[in-house]
Amino acid sequence: VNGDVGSLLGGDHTKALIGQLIIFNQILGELRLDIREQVKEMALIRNSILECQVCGFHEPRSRCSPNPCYKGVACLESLQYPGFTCGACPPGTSGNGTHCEDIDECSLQPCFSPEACVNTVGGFSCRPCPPGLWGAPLAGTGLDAKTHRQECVDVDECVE
Ligand SMILES: [Ca+2]
Repeated sequence: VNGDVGSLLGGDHTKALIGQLIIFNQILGELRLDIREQVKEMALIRNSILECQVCGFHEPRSRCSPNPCYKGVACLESLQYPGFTCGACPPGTSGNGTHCEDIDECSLQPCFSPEACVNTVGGFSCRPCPPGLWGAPLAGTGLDAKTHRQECVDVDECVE
């Protein structure tokens, strides 16, 4: 009799155990889904943080805004101090890109006479040749003054 009761109890226990295992399995399945969702969310958060760090690091270090270079000179962000590099000075000026000064081309004497030279910001021009002499008008920028010189020649009107 005892044995029968024992097996009966055992059967109930097994049923109960199986029932609990099924519930446990369901919970495990739900947990697995939850974890999968969590992993996705973590990846999203990680990406957001990375993007945030990128913009966060760039914003205060954006040394090119406002442009610290001379007017019209390109600014490039740099990892080295001071955090930017400037392009070359505009034609007709010289300097380090932050400070550019007009080149006085007249010091190179590109014109027929020193008085004929007019220095301008970023360039120079020559006044017309003196009376009786002929030559093309000349104007230029920076180093043009070295290679281009104003020629004023005496045209012998008697020949023509
Ligand atoms: Ca000049």
